[in-house]
Amino acid sequence: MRRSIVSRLAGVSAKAGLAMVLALGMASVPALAQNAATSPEVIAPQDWHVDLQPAAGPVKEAIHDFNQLVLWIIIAITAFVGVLLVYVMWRFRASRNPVPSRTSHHTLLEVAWTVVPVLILIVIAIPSFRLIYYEDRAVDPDMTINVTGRQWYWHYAYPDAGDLAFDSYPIADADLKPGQLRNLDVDNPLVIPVGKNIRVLTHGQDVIHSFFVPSLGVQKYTIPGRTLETWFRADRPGTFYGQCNQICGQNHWFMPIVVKAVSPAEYEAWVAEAKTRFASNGAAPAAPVAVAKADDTAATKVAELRR
Ligand SMILES: [Cu+2]
Repeated sequence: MRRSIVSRLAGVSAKAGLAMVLALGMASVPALAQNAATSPEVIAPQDWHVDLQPAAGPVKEAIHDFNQLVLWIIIAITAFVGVLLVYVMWRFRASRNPVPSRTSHHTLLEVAWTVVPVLILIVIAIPSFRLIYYEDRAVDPDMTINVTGRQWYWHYAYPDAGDLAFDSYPIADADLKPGQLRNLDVDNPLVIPVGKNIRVLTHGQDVIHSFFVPSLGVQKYTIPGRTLETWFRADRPGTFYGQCNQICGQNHWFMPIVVKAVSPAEYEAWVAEAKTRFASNGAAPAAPVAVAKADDTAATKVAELRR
């Protein structure tokens, strides 16, 4: 009797599981379109912050959706296993079962607990691959930014704006202005227009760094001798903070990233102004000077820490 109930339960739950898996799979793959709205906001790491950073664009929104799906699956599994454990501890306790059952196999049940996890993994895999391909490259980019990781600062180039290129360094503690974030704000932020799909091409000049701006859903290694592609878009004006999240050497903490998203008109004005300001920069590596600058600032930091 017990065997037949178990068999039926296993059969029913397998069917229900399959239906649920397929429904979840469908529901969890909304159309991921790369299309674009416009008060400046600031998204930066916060003390005791739990969960992912808020999304400033569609890539991060897609990441949020996927995270949400996996979170609910984990909650369901944890709750199911927890309830089952408590039930078994109560139902099969020694005082109630002086003669223990010698049941050791149940084919259908064993098939079910193999197949159901596989189906759950499929439900996770389908949207996961979709997300990977969505993040991979911009289908129809409006502009390109070349990001170069160097020891230890960022170099940004805007090939669509001629030879506009510049370096981005963190601001030393002593020079921080009110409102600026320690170890996060930089002298020259990466300025982008709101609503534009931006192709990002990364490469490393010396070691592997990682271009990581969580609120825009972008993280890409910068690897010497190799160009990698990704994309992002900011749907709202704001300032979005990130940092190199690849341990790249002694001044790794020297590589914060600030992305400033402004209206297209403001962006055009910035490009015109920046072209003059960074006219002498060119796209050529300014490594010796830059490294010296990084080391100087690092030395200042170390001196500050020792004080
Ligand atoms: Cu780095």
